[in-house]
Amino acid sequence: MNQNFTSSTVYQVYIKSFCDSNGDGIGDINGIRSKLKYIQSLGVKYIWVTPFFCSPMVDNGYDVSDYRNINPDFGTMSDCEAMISEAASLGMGFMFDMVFNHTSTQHEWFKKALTGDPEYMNYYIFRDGDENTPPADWTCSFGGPAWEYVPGLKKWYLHLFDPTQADLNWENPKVRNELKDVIRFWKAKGVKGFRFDVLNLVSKPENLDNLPAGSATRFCKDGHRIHDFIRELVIDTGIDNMITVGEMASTTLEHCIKYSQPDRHEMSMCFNFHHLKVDYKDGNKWALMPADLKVLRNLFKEWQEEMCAQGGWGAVFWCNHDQPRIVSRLGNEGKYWKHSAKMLGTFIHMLRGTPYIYQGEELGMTNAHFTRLEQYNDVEAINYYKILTSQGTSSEEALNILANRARDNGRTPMQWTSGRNAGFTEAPEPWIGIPENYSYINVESEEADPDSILNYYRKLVKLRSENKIVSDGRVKFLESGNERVFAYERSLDGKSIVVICNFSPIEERINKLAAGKVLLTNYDSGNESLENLRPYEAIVIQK
Ligand code: TEU
Ligand code: CA
Repeated sequence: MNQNFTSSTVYQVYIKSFCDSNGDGIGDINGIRSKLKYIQSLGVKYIWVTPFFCSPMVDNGYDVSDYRNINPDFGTMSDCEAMISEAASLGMGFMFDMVFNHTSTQHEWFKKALTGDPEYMNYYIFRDGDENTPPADWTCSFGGPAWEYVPGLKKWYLHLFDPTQADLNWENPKVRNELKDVIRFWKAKGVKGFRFDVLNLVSKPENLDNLPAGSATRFCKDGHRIHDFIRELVIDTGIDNMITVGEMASTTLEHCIKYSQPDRHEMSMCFNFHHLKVDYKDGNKWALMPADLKVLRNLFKEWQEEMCAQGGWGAVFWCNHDQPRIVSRLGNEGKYWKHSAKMLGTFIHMLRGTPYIYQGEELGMTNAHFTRLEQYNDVEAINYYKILTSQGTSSEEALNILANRARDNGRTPMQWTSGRNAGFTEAPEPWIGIPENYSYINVESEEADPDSILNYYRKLVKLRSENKIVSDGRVKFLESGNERVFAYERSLDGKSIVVICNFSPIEERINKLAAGKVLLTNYDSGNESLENLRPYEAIVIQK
């Protein structure tokens, strides 16, 4: 088992928005190549790049039509091979994104299925039924029904996401073998690890008929054969010694422990999203509520301590291409922009687990602040605008909800400079708008500022790679006596560090938790008492 991922940090690149090399407004592989030195300068060892395979791009590449070829908008196979070897010569490895729960309906397997070829129909999940009666009254993740009718076949097929993303039938061993071949193909190209999209949804219920109404994800998560499927995939492709991360939707702590315990030969680690739902009112992403910090702290405490006790391993993160920006969500875009972004970074990076930095997070990039529907691109945002307004929400309120919740908030172009289009593209316009604050939130200006969020993130990555307590220590949450101040202790071989983070925009009082040498802080001047924390203050102390 490869253990170096405990001391490494992963950088996530959303290719479409990272860097455009040829002036068509869309980020691409050669754009990534031109920025590898920048990524290396952060100190990370791995780069997860979102899918760039052939795709009609209904879900921005998470709808793959050919797993072994590259979408020409993003480059060529030789560009891709050069990207892999150039990263390797800089001491970094790529993790490619495997979307194996579903394919695009443009994939040749699905096209053959549509002709009625029984072999390929069995690659997907088709059920009989008349045109007015789907097998179950399930909803898909992007709004609307999860079963789609094909009149020519007089059958329904299952899609947990968009109707153009048909779910694969993992019960069919041929499907599993096809997918293993895809892994072998990219492994042979020199890829160092993999991220598996919604991996815990691939094992569907044994009997799909007569199930009650509800969200399809709810019925398909952590299914009865999931652990066997994952182990088979990992062992047969020989990726057990590589870095792997499974994206686990609506999962449980018990399952994530199993997915990541090394002796089970499943994943190196998993993503889960419970901590990013603490501002969902009644669990509904499209209903706004201030974040419940008490719930947030308890989720971290429970997952961190249990994973540690049972030998599981988690990915720790705030941001990705499906999430609004964390500084807009739990921090502050105004007076405390820098302090809050650094505090949020400190909290994640000192935890037990492998931290992920999503492009632009290291700059403190914010939400998009779009005010018109036309500014959005994501199929989910556009669907939910329609759903919300059809249910009586005013257009103004629906736009306010999107401004807080849409995935496009995290998908605006990487802000490289204060120049035209933030230095992202030479095109007249990028494929999606750029927040106005790129004038001061950008790589160029943060490189020049020793106190920038960017330079602080470099310190966080370095601390983990150089300090064994951070990479390998146990974790225990401490009682600060204040719901807005989270604190935990990491310890190893009789030594320990204490991390204290104030999630509040005002001064907060806490119990005295530690004394010792300050390893890192987001304020210029020290904090002698450690009982009075300044707004969004973060301190790491070596006891
Ligand atoms: O996301 C899976 C997923 O369920 C969430 O990201 C979901 O969109 C969010 O939690 C809703 O609140 C993965 C990819 O990361 C995403 O970009 C794809 O759209 C999705 O799978 C389908 O492939
Ligand atoms: Ca381009």
